[in-house]
Amino acid sequence: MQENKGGRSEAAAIKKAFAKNLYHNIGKPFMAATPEDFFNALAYTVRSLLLDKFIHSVETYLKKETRVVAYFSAEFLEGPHLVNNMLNLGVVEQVREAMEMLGLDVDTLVNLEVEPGLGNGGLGRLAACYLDSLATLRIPAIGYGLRYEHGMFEQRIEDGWQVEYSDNWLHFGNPWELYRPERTFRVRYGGFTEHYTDAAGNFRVRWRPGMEVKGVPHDTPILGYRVNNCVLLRLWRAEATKGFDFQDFNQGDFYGAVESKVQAENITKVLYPNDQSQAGKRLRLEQQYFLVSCALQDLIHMHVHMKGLDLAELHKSIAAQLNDTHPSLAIVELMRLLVDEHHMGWDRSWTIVRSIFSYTNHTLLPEALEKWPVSLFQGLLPRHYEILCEINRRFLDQVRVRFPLDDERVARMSLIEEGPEKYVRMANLACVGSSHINGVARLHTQLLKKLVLKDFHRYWPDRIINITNGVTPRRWIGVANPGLTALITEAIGEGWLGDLDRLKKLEPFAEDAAFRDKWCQVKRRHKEEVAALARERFDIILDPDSLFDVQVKRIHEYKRQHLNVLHVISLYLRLKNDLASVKTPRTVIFGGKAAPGYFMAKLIIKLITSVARVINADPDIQDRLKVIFRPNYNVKIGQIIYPMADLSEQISLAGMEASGTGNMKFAMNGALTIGTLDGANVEIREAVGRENFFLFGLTAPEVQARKESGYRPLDLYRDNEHLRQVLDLIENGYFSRGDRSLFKPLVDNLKYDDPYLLLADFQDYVDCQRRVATVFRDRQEWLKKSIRTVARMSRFSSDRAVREYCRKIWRVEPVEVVMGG
Ligand code: 26Q
Repeated sequence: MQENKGGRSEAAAIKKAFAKNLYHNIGKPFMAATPEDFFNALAYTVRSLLLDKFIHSVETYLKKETRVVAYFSAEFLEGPHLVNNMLNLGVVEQVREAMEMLGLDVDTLVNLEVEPGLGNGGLGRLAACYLDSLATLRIPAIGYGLRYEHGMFEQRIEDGWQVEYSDNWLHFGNPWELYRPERTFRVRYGGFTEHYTDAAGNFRVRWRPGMEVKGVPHDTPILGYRVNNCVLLRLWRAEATKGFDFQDFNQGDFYGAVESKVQAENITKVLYPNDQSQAGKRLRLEQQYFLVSCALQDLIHMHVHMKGLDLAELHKSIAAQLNDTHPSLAIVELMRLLVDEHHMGWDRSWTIVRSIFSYTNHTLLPEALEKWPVSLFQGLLPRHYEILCEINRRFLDQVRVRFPLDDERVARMSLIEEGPEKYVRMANLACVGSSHINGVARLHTQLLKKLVLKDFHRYWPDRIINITNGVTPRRWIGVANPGLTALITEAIGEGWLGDLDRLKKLEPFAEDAAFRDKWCQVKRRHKEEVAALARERFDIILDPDSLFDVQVKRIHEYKRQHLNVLHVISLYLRLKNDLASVKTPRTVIFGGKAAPGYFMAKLIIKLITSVARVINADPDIQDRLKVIFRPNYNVKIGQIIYPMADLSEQISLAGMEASGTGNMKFAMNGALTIGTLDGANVEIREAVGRENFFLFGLTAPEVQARKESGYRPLDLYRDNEHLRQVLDLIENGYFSRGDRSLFKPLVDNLKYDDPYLLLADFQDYVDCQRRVATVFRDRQEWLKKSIRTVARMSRFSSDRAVREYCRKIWRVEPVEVVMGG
């Protein structure tokens, strides 16, 4: 009762603040305001509640001499902030009430938020989940990234193909960021180096850069759940300097100068939309160095000028995490700052650098390991190349001592790949310059030790550790699924979103028929909403009683969306043959973006949409099977998709997916998983129980064995009649209006090469899907599995993961922020 009263007066205060913001910040009368104006006014209103906590956090952290976590990442895929902030502040109901008083619908406003899509997928979203957990766990932290003017492209489907449109997330302004021009730093590129001897007789190097740009920080406070602690997300934007081009001939050349300005500002213009493959582009390297240089100058400024500490103690105030190799130039840049600019000795500097940095690896794919042509690297960063060579020389000398006469090992471990074109190997650099290296799931870490980083593991047996990924339950349950959140709270009480271990208390409710019924209704409501949306926006009728079978993630051959398609076609053939043979109606939903230059991934999208067009229009199927490709999958759409899924597709070839995090989001929302023993699936299956996980496919060692013994997909095609029918249907143009050439590259790839062993796993997958369908028809059984799954997912909270980072790597402690203190 009392809470309600407090809530009401808070709602009145929010209403008042909203009106004030509309007036003073947006500058419009109520009657002239657009929906976007209302959104911005609400965002400013929530922001001021946030800023109160943010300012107290900054104050507290500056006073206390504790270590700060610096999370270096080229991507932060935050997604919309408004509801998340409302949830973490604990004002969701008050805001709703305030908006109601004004005749505004809070859900409509919330939906207007354009998401900052400053990431490709898993890696960028992981960084965002970790900031949420760092704040919630009260750890002082800064996320350092890039403020791309254009984030991840918008995907539209035209004639069944992916078409990319540029994202313009800043169009209506960004109410969450604070512009901090006073903390601008200069970043320099190119030019040459000069070697000289200083007055004291020391050998020194001077870097004479060819150009410079300014890095301007834009700060976003990230609030923890029901705490006063905020962490800072500091994103850098490139701006031209006045004396931008040092070359004399440009003096007085107005057009040349403008061109230079454009070039400088290009650095943070756009996010590279490739995941898992190297762009090899100069601009990408410029971005990476820009991030690293700004962040390190900022950290040194804080340490030396704001805290008044000695640079030799830098490692005592910072623990820096490298989110993959993208920011690993930081290792070289910090060496340069310490040795060249602060005249610290090499060995002392190296000890500091090595104890500051740690490196998270996110991939086992060889093509995703970053390497830069030496010519490009040296041209852009001549001094860094010298330092890199010196790091390498000293390192390889030690390797030779440990392994005399083992030139091959030395060549493998070198930071430089020799050959007609020489390359800088960023993973080797990250390994050598870090105190810890971590994989992101148990299997992934084992394979890192055994394969990709074998030599480094042999050399430093304690350096590689595992920290299995986690996701924030606040966004992925609390924000995405308020219905489920309320139901769980009703059962086990408040507080579990901040302490996910308490979810275990949900387990006995699986036996409670009334609870199961409510659980079913929550899922059902989400499915109905999606069905209504599909009818309105895409003119497609979906049956909310059907099994919602969902695969959303980046499109990649190793993730095997096309294996899912083969199953869909297999179902279709069975239905055509005998409608009664398929008793469980299914809605198969796909979503995900293909890298713009990845032909096969784009062809897979075309295949999905083509199969969808044929099946959805076939009257023989009578709504037993529907196939949907949801365009432009992103965080916002994820928040709609996870809660409505019955079945989560995690079907990558074993040994390929480092972890996966979508697998966790689905399971936390009560979807059951069909999956291989890959990435974190292995641990999810252990946690939820094998009876609640639909397992199929080869294991990682079996995959290796199959490949070594000469895998021949064509034999499987010949021997499995059903598989042959499925592939032939595609090949014969059934889904391409008779065009036999369209999908030929895809079908040929499977028949003659099949690098991701789809054909080897096909039959097992189809059989497993049959078991799924059978269990789904026993609704009570399915619901029990769903409830138990959620009850057992606590380990996959990013709070657990971040705690592990704190304990195993960063050695940081929580700091309490007291308001008014
Ligand atoms: C590299 C160089 C040049 C341009 C782009 C890139 C680039 C960009 C993004 C390379 C890789 C990425 C993203 C990788 C990624 O998202 N990996 C995923 O990370 C998740 C979090 O750990 C894991 O769960 C996934 O398994 C992994 O695929």
